[in-house]
Amino acid sequence: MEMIMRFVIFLAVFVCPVVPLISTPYSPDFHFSILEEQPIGTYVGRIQGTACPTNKIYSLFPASTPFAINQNGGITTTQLLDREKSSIYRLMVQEKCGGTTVYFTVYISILDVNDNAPIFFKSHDETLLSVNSPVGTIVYTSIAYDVDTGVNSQIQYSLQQLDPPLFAINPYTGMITLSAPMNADFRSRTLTIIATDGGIPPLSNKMTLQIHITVP
Ligand SMILES: [Ca+2]
Ligand SMILES: [Ca+2]
Repeated sequence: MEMIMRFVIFLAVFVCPVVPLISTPYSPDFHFSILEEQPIGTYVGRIQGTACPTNKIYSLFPASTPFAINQNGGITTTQLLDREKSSIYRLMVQEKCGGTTVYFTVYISILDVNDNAPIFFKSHDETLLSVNSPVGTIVYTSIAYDVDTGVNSQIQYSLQQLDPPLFAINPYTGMITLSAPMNADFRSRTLTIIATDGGIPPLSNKMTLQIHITVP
């Protein structure tokens, strides 16, 4: 008998679905997206509620979000949006008409604009290189990052070349190598390294590298 009672309790607690005591009004999710940095007042999307066709009153929560809702259910921006600070917002919209109140969950995704140039970890650096180094010697690896996303954050590296070119850079890794033999007269050289992102239009940044050529 005790085993049967335990089995009944198990079914009640772990197997049977929980049935809410109070049913809630139908409240589907809405998903909108908007590019960052659009002018204040840009239209985001419209709630199409189900409570009743006319005389609706909309409210948006929390009130601190950078969005507003009009009485047609249209959501607009109230601030410039920065995807690099917040890439998605979750809002609650309350729709009232007559004695009925419905709540909707609204997700607004902020899409990327290429508004950030790559940034080098160091704007200037120095390194040593023996004058006897063979061609192909790794001289330095430059590293930059970009806080945008997708192609807007994909970086390619290049050099403002010396004349004649003495160094080469891997566009994807930023690794700089010696590309021509040096002679004993070679002394310190300064390279300008450029990081350019894949945005349209692209943005870029520079750093300088002082290469001290040493003679044994
Ligand atoms: Ca961006
Ligand atoms: Ca960028």
